[in-house]
Amino acid sequence: HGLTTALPTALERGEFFIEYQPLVHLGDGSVRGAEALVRWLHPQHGVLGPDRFIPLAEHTGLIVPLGRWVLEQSVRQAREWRELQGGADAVGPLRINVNLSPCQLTHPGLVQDTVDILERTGIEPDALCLEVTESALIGADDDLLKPLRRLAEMGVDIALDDFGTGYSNLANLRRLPVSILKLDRSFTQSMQQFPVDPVDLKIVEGIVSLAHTLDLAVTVEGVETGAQAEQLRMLGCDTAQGWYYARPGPPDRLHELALMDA
Ligand code: G
Ligand code: G
Ligand code: MN
Ligand code: NA
Repeated sequence: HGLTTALPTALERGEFFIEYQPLVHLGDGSVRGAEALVRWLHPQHGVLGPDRFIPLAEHTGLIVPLGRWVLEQSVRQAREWRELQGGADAVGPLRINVNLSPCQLTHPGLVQDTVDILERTGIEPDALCLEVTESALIGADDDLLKPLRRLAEMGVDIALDDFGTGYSNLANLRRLPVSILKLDRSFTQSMQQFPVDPVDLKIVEGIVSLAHTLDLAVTVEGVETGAQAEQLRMLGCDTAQGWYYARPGPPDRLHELALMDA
């Protein structure tokens, strides 16, 4: 249909843009970074979210150049924030999280493209986190994990996105080159009921405890209220993201939020 034919030229025409949603440290409420979320400003349909075009981009192969563009833009943005911060911040430079689709994982250029972008931009690898969904790594063999392992060895963080939705073998976590678990929004939603189901509490507590045993940090998604944030903080989660802090927005907004608590 129409979106499919317009997609390849959209990148050349500069119709994609990125919004940033803050990642907040649950312990002190400070903004530590942001997740980059791509949007398409379609000339007829207006702003389209990733759910409307990422599957198409994956299907047509455009996801590889589009993903590379998102990575480069986001890393450049992180450098710009750093320059504005002046390097004098107690919490350190703002970090940037970028989503990787499974097609990018199997693309042979992933490691080199990432190295090139980091070098061109002058950003240290540890300022970058690549988010890979749990379902993309279920049953992953060594060939699929090798590029992620290379990136992790360089210092890039790998996050397991939408964790808890993919029925992964928990013991399997050990062999993945992952340093962050992003707990799926559904867990956060279960913290919204009052009283919170004690079994739901135990499940989150168990995941957090397992994650920390494996030296993984836990980020929670979809935090919409202060009560959820407090509950998740008490359960030991490290970082949070959600509308309670901010909706995804333009890069200046992220910088303002980071300055507000600095
Ligand atoms: O933007 P929104 O808040 O609607 O995000 C919807 C989904 O789109 C998220 O799950 C996110 O992982 C995915 N997404 C957003 N930006 C990108 C991107 O640049 N690449 C890929 N592969 N997925 C993205
Ligand atoms: O990568 P991921 O699929 O998790 O992308 C995050 C998605 O969740 C985006 O579509 C984003 O707009 C959405 N989102 C972010 N914060 C919240 C929130 O607090 N509540 C809800 N319902 N959705 C959120
Ligand atoms: Mn994500
Ligand atoms: Na997610």
